[in-house]
Amino acid sequence: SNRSMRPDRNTYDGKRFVHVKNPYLDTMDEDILYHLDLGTKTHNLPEMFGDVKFVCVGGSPNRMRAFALFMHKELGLVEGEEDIKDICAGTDRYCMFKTGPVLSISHGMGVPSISIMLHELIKLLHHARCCDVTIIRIGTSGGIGIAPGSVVITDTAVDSFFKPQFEQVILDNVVTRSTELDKELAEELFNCSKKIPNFPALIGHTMCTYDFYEGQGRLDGALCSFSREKKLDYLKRAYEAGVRNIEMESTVFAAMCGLCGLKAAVVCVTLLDRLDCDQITLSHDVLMEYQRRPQLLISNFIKKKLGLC
Ligand code: R2B
Ligand code: URA
Repeated sequence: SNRSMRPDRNTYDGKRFVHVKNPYLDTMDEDILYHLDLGTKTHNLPEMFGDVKFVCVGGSPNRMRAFALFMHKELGLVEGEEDIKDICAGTDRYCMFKTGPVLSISHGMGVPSISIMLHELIKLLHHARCCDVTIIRIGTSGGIGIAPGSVVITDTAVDSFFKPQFEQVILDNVVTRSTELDKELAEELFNCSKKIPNFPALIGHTMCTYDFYEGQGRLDGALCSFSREKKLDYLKRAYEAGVRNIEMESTVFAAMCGLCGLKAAVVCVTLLDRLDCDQITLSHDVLMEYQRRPQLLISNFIKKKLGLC
C-alpha cells in the first residue's frame, strides 16, 4: 500500500503524529477547547491524553459512557470503575471518558455537531502529542436490503448523491473533500467480526445525510412531499451504488480524519431495513443488544491490537 507514503501522514521516527493544518494555531498563546471545557493553559494535555491510541466516538453520551466501562472491564485495568469520570463534565455539549489508551467521546447527532467535536478533539490529540492514533465511529443506522441487527463496516462514506465526497462551505466557497476511509482497517475489523459467534457483519458504503426524515427518504416525518414509489426507487438506486446503510455523520468524519492523518473507521449497526419500513419498532432490549454489537467488535479489535487476545 502507498498509504504510508502520503505526505499528509507526517511521520517522524516512524511515529504517525496527529496533525492540524492551520498555520494560526502555532501563533496562539492559549487554545481553549470551548465545547470540551478543556484548554492548553488550564490542563496538562500531554499528561492527561499523551498515551491515547484508540479514540471511539458515537452519538449518545450514555452509550459512550457504557462503552468506556465495558472497555475498562475488557482491558482488565486495575483502577476501579468509579475513577472513570466524564472529563468534559464542565460542559453538557459532549462527554468524554478515558480508560487506559482508549478515549470514548460522544458527538451528538448530525454533521455540524460531530464536526465541532472533531475540530476540538483533533486539536486535543495534537496538543497532547499523541501518535499512532486509530479513531472509530460506532453508531446506529438504517440498513438497505440487509437484516436489522447487521453491522456495517464502512469502506467509503458517500453523500446523498452517492458520491464519495463531503462539501464544506468555507466563507462563501464550497470546498470538496474526499471521504475515503482506511480500507486495510475496514478489512481488519471485518476479519475480527468473523471470530465473534452469531455476529452478522459486512463491508459496504455508508450514506451520510443531513436529516433523519426527508433527508433519508422517510414517509413518516412532519413533512413528506414524495411518493412511496419515489422513496423505494431512491433507496434501490442507493443499494445499486453499493450503499448498505444510512446515518448522519460519516462523510465529515472521514474527510476530517483523513486530512489530519488519523486512521479512521465507521462501524454502525442497522436498526431496520429501509426497504421494509421507516419506523424503528424494536423493543428496548433488542435495541440495547443491537447497540452493543459495534462496541463488542471494537473491544475485540482493541484487545487484539494490544496483544490481549
Ligand atoms: C444515527 O442515528 C442518529 C439518528 O437517529 C444519527 O446520529 C445517526 O448518524
Ligand atoms: N440512524 C439513522 O440515521 N437512520 C436510521 O434509519 C436509523 C438510525
